[in-house]
Amino acid sequence: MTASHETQAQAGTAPALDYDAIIIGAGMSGLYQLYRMRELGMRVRVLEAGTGVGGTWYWNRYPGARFDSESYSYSYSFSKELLEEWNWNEHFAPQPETERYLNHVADKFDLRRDIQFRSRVSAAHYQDATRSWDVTLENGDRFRTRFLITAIGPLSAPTMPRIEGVDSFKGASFHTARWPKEPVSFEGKRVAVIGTGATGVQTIQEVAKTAGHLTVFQRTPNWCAPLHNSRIDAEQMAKIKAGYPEMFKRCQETFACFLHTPDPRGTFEVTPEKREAFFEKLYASPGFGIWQGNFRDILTNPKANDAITDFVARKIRQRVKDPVVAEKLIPKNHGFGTRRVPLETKYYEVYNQPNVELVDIKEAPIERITPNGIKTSDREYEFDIIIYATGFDAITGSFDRIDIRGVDGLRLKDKWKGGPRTYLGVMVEGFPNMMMLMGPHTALGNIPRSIEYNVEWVTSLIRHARDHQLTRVEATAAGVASWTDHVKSLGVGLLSNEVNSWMTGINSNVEGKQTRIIARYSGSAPAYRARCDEVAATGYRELALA
Ligand code: NA7
Repeated sequence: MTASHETQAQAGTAPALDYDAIIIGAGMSGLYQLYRMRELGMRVRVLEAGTGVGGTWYWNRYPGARFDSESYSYSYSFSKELLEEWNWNEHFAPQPETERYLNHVADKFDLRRDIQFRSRVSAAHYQDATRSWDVTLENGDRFRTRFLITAIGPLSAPTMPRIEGVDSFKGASFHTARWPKEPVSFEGKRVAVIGTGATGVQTIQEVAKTAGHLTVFQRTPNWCAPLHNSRIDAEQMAKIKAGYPEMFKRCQETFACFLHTPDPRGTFEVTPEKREAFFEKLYASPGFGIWQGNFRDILTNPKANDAITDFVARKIRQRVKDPVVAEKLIPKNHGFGTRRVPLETKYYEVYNQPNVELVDIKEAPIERITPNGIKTSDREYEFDIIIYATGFDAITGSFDRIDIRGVDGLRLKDKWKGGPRTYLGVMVEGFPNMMMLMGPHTALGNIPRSIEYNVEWVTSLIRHARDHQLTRVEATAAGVASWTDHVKSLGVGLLSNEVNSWMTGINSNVEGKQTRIIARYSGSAPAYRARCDEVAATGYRELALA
C-alpha cells in the first residue's frame, strides 16, 4: 500500500485504487486479458515474474520444447490482421517460434507499456472495507486494485524431486521449466535426464542427438505416440489462412477444442481388421488424433482401452530393438491415454543408440544425488549435466505459491484443502473480485481456445460490473457447491481419473499432494461455454453482486 492509501484511510475518505484491475502473469491468458481490459478503458497492470512475455513459452525453453497441437490451432483467433500477418514455419512449432509469436503479439498491440516485468507476486489480500485487493510483490512493492485476475497458468509451478543431495551436485543442473537463455551444449557430455513425461520425452530425443552419453532415469513410462511434424511452405500457409474461419469454427465444436474429436463409433462396433486399420491410420497421422480422435469409448471403457493399449505396446516392441528395454518402456500401471500422451519424434529409437541407457528406478531407486552424479541402489553414475524433467505442482500449485487471502483473511490454500472448489472454474466464494483464467475446474483442452473464451467471459463480467456501478462481485456458496458437484460428476467413469498424474493433482514431490482430486472440468468445451453463456445472459444472477 502506498502512503497515500494509509492517509486516505485514516482520514476516512475513499481509498485510492492504483488500478481497476491487476492481472498476474503475461502468458497467453494475461496478454489477451490485458488487451480486452484496455478496450474497457480500465487502468490495468500486468505483473509478470519473468523478464519477457510468453508464460509457458517463456519459461519452458528446454531443448526440444515444442507444441503438440497444430501451431495454427494454437494461435489467437481474435484478430484477423494478426492471423493474416503471422506465418507458422512448422505444423508443431518449436518453443522459440512460439515465443517469437507472443512477442509479436505484445508489440503489435503495444501491450508492454502496461506490463511490469521482474515482478513476482508474493501475496494478494482482499480488503472488504474497500472492496479491493492489496497485491504485494516479492520486493515489497504494493498495489491496490479493484479486480484481481490470475493468469498464472495450470502448469507453471515447477517441482524438483525430493531426493537427498540435489544441491550437492558439482556439475550443471537444470529444471526444464527454468532452462537458461544461453545455449547449453551436450557435445561429448555425460548427461542425465530424470523424468519421462511429455517434457522428458521431448528433452531426451533432442539431447540424445549430441550427448556423449545420455542416461535416462525412468520411474513410470508413458504411452507416447508419433508427432509427425513437418515444415509448412508458403503455399500451405496460404491455404491454412484461407481456411481459418472454418478451422476455428471446428475447434469451437469439438469436445476439447482440438482439431481432433472422438470418432462416433465404439471400438467394438467395427471388425478387428477395421479397428487395426483405424489405429494404424491414427498412429501414422500428425498430432493428438490417436488420443483425441480415437473411438469414442477408449477413455471410458476398460476393454476398449485395452485394445488401443495393446496396439501401442506392439508398436513399442517393434521400434525398440532390445526386448528387455522395450518392456521397460511399456507402461504396466495405466492404459493408453489415461495420462497426457507425450508426442514424440523417434523417441523410442533413441534407446537403440549406443550412447543412450535407460535406468528403471522402480527396480533400482535413486538414493541420492552426489557431488559427481546420481547414486541408485545399484551403483553410482557420474555426470556433467543433470536435467530434471520432473514436472509441476499442477493446476492449484501456482495458486498455493501466492499467499492469497479472501474475506476475513481466509487463505485460498486452506479453502482448497481436499481439492479446489470453484464457480465455473473462474470464481471462488469468499474471494470477491478475483477471477481466475485457466483455473481449476475450467475446460482446458486446446488451451488458447479455452483462454480466449475464459478471457471474454471475465471481460463481460467486469464490463457488467462497471456498467452497473457494482464494486463487489462474488460467487455464492450455492453456486460453488453446484459447479463443484457438477465437475465431480462429469469425472465419474473416466479412466484418467483413476490414475495418478498431474491431471489428478498428484505430485510425489509436494507435501499433501498424494491423494487424487478432480482438478479439471472433463465435460465438453461447448457444454462449458453454453453454461457460462447462460449465466451471463441472465445478468449473472447466480453471483452475489453489490
Ligand atoms: P509430468 O508429466 O508430470 O512428468 C514428470 C516426470 O518426472 C514423470 O515421469 C515423473 O515420474 C518424473 N518424476 C517426478 N518426480 C520424480 C522423482 N522424485 N524421481 C523420479 N522421477 C520423478 O511433467 P512434464 O513436465 O513432463 O509435463 C507436464 C505437462 O506440461 C505435460 O503433460 C504437458 O501438458 C505440458 P512419475 O510419472 O511421477 O512416476
